[in-house]
Amino acid sequence: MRLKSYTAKTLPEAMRLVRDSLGADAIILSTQPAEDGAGVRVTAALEDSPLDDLYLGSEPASYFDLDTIAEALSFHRVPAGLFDRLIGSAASLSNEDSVMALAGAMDSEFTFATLPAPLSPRPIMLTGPPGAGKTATTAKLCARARLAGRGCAIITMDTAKSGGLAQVETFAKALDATLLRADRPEALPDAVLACGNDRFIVIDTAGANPFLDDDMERLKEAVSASGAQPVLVLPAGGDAAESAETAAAFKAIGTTAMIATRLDTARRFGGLLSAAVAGRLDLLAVSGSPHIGDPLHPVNPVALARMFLPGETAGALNSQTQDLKLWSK
Ligand SMILES: Nc1nc2c(ncn2[C@@H]2O[C@H](COP(=O)(O)OP(=O)(O)OP(=O)(O)O)[C@@H](O)[C@H]2O)c(=O)[nH]1
Ligand SMILES: [Mg+2]
Repeated sequence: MRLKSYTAKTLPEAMRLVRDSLGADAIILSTQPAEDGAGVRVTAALEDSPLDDLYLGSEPASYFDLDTIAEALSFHRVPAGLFDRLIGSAASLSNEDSVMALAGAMDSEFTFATLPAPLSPRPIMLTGPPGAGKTATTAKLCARARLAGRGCAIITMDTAKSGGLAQVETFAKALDATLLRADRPEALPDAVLACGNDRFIVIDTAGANPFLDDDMERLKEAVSASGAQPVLVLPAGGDAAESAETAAAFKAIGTTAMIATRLDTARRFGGLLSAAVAGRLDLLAVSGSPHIGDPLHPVNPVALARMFLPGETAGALNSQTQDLKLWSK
């Protein structure tokens, strides 16, 4: 499979370039606005001779279809440069089925990490823009620790927002978690110390505007004062450029990993990929429900590929709810 992209002022012009270069058998994989906003960018592929596929001597386990992968990435609004890299990698894995080929491509492009173990002594600090799902994710992380038989503590920095404290108090009570307040970054060392070292500690921060220096400076101080691992919580469905800029801003204050939320309320996940690339963030987990009884889903290349391919998303997010007995009391 040969793969090339062509940019021209109009679609007919771009199609002519494709035909002139690859011939009449070229398959159009995607048409997108050009990166500079002027014109159109067409990505096309040309199948190699069918004989090229025979040397392996066996059929792939299931069907490989680069068209389906390209359409899925286009649908999810994966930005052009990343789109090309993923398609190029997937095309080189055409002896796999579509899920595994895209998984291989995702693996070469992104880094994956596991959520910290409930026994981890290092606190985790959830950062992100307002309303991203930080507090809900705090509760899910605590639920996970509790289910692993570990005590947990929540340190909330979101004490100024009306109703903010009440929300986290409700979660802490339901999860039997210790709740502490730290109004300022300087209060964090004492708060962390007060949690003891036998609890899983989650620091829930106030929503931060990634484009406001004061907000980001405050977060940076909080990261350094607490010694916590800062994790970006970012909702799915955001514009790719916007998500990338947001992730880059959080990267600048030391964030190295990301948890994506609201996968259930969005249909396009290209923004999440842009964020991971721009912030060079490890993908940790995704959330597909507001209920704290529904767990965070770990992400790996196969799960990520399934999130993008038609008919696979629900399967990628399906799992048992966490033990609801925990908060039915
Ligand atoms: N559908 C859905 N809703 C979610 C998910 N995660 C969080 N929410 C909801 O999104 C809303 C905002 O979530 P919060 O956890 O309060 O967000 P936050 O980042 O703490 O918000 P601030 O503290 O105000 O910055 C709440 O109504 C949550 O229930 C998710 O994965 N899916
Ligand atoms: Mg919150």
